[in-house]
Amino acid sequence: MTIQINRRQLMLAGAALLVARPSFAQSTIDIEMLNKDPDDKKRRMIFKPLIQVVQPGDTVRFVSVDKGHNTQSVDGMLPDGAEEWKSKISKDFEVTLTVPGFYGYKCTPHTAMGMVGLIIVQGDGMLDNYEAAKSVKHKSRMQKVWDQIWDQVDAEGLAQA
Ligand SMILES: [Cu+2]
Repeated sequence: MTIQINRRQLMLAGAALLVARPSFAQSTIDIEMLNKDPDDKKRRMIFKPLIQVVQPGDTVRFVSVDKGHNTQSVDGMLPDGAEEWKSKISKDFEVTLTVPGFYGYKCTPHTAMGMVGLIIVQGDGMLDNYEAAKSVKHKSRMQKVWDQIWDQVDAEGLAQA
């Protein structure tokens, strides 16, 4: 006995695969907004992790673990075509990132304390805004943290396409 699969059935199977794929690939990644790093009590007012690598289409969820924080994209530290964001203080916030590149962000009330972070969306063109983002100048404590972030990006080879 032979099982016959006709062209229509093949096409339906193919279509099902195409539809299913994005939900496999896309995920939601948490970044915590904290008063203190549970792993290093000396680190205060932080985003954890400091550097997060994601894939295009992933959603980043900023979780308001401790109150009093928010997340706001930093001027000059977004890829071309990416949208700016600014969340409400003490609220969880989600942003879906589709454009590959380097995204700098900060906590508005704690910018001066160096509460900043970096998201890297991998994919074609991810390096297009690397130099531009890196060369943005920051004030005082914030610049120190950005220097650490870029050093870590280079040390871990995260700025390689
Ligand atoms: Cu904050």
